Amino acid sequence: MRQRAAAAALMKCLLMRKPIILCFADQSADLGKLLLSNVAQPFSSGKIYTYIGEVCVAVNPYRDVHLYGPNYVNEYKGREIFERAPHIFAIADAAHKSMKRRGEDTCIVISGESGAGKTEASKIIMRYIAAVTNVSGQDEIERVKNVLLQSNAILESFGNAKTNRNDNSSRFGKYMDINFDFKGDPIGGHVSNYLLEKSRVVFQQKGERNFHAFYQLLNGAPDSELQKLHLKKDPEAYFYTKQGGTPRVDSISDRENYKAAMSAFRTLNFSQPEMAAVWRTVAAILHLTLSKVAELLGVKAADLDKALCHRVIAAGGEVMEKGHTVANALYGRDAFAKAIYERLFTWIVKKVNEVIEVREDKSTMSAPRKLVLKQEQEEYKREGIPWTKIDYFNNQIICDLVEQSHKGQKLHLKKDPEAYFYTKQGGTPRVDSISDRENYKAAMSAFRTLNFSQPEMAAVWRTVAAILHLVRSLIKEELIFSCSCSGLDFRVLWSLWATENTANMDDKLKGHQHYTSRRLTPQDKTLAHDEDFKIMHYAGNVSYKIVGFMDKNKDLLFQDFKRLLYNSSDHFLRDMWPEGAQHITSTTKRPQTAGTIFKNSMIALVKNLASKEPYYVRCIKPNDMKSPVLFDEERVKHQVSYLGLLENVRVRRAGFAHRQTYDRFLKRYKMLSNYTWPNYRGHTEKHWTKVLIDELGFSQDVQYGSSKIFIRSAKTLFELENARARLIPNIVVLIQKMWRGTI
Ligand code: AOV
Repeated sequence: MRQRAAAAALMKCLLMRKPIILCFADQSADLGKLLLSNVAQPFSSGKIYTYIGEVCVAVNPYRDVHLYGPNYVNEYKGREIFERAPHIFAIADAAHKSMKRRGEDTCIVISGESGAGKTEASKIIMRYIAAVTNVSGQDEIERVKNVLLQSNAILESFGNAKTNRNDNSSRFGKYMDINFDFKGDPIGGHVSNYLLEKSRVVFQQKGERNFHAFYQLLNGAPDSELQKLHLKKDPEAYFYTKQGGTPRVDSISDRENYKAAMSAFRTLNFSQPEMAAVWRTVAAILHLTLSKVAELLGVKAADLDKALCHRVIAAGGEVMEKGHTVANALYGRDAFAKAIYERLFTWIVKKVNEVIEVREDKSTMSAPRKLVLKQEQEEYKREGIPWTKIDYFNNQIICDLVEQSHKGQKLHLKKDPEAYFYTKQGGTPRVDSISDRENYKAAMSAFRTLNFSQPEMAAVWRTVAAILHLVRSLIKEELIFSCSCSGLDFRVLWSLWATENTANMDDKLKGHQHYTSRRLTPQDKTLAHDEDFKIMHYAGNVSYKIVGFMDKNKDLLFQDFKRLLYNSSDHFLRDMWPEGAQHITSTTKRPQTAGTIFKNSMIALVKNLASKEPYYVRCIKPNDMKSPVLFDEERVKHQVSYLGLLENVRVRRAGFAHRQTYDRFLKRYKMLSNYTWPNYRGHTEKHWTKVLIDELGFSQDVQYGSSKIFIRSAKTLFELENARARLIPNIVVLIQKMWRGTI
């Protein structure tokens, strides 16, 4: 079993908060139009899925579309992708099948803006996988499947919240592994979480809510339970749940969700005392502004009081006590609330992982590979396509980027790690065993294998560069705005920006087309009375308050609180605060800033993804009203370009967008030339393909292998298809089938 499991592959569902992505200039109008109609037409007829190149595009229907029942599962199970109408099931099946057949890890990358349907898509994929596996009906596999599905409910209770864009928005980055055995049945999984938006615990914008868990507890727990926790059944009674002014949301039943969460806890083997500890902690946070909190946290009231109002500091070997100012005390309290919640969330995820994790030795399963690229190379070799061509193609991109980032022209960077606080602290910027230069190239090559477009890759490095610049306070405005184009949640980026002074920002950003502030344009009525500035980023305009930005990055929590909770009589809480054991005089490591944590998780993610064969689902939000009937063409157009859909069509994998055997190529396109239509005789199919390509003027863009033609740009493919479309009606559907069937 050990060996078998080790030989089995991994399927990755990457649920990114935001795509890591791009803006790009060269989009041909025709191509854009074709793509748009490809997305719009199916939507209006209730079909929300379509393929664009290799990518499954899903338009959020905002209604139940009844596309996921058992009859649909049967329709897609084991089929090739092109055999049936476009569907997310087909992508799930392809990723699963490919993993099973080839024993290689695959991943499904789901991207799209907030509320576009990523979370739903991931659940649909998981349910499909659950439905098509375990034909032999083993109990253990059933258990694992149930546990995997149920883990979503818990993560959503504690990690999701109502925002103005999405009633059920995931406020943390989620990355999920599902491990399969040699038969392709799920045997376990792992959830990674990063950057929980913990500021939400203490502050919610108008129209938004705290994490669902708070409301589920207040509205869903039995009265007796609430009594024990000294809670009123009323979210309006608590500062941390009432700020947004919308404690109740039509589309959400907190009561039902509380039940669902409890049932999920049981499925996941949480014990009764563990579940009680979870809700006790949630209740304690609500009480932080009131009394009773000491009891719920299992600490002495006097000790809590002290931690809230004083700091113990060590200076010159002496330990002293210092009273807080009111502002400091409030700051400390909020930091405390956030930290408790974050630790709780991390602890829950850890517990979930203990349950779903495969017990075998996993190291061999996740050994990094780059197999996809290698296979690609081998196919070129087999077909006799000269390598130099491809090298040239690859190097072009790399050279551009090396130039961009290493010469530091656009990124305003010096070629010297010692020049930046975030890279020099350890004092060993150079390591003998590591060639940063080679690894940079390897990373670039991996990006390309993963279908990252050039603007996407540039955005990644720009973001890294932005982090380096943070401490030097030298962020150039274009750097900031290019990061907004990277599709990263802008709030995260701003939270890295260490200023709380609008005047400073106004000075720097005055006149920038994407920035306005209250001070610069006092007549701007779109800013609410308590908002300071507005950024026009790719998903639309977003207004921000400046208060709290620095705090989000610094993430300071007084040691006193850590010691307090380490000494709690509640052992669950104690477990969450192991560092509280440190003595006051011992030197503590400088806590990582949000910037560093973000950077590190991104690096790890890229490294991990590079070893998997990717499948893509791009989610599109048809309108901002959550309406099932509105299709806002401008909004969709925007997403089509920013999600990299055009780019995806253009450049498939590293080298050639498209390859096809000569006979299939001719079968499809022979009508485009009088030499080959209706029939061709004598000579090889390779010969006739050349004739056709020459006649159409595409010879610069193709290479001829021994049995296949390789077409470099998808534009040529589109033009071939367009020419064909003029001859054959209803071509859109055929394009999809043909791409899928032949690439
Ligand atoms: P997100 O994951 O992309 O946002 P969700 O998956 O939460 O977006 O989708 C938002 C809402 O759209 C859901 O709560 C559903 O009401 C609806 N929806 C999405 N997909 C479907 C579907 N296939 N069928 C029916 N309704 C759907 V965020 O987590 O904010 O980035 O952080």
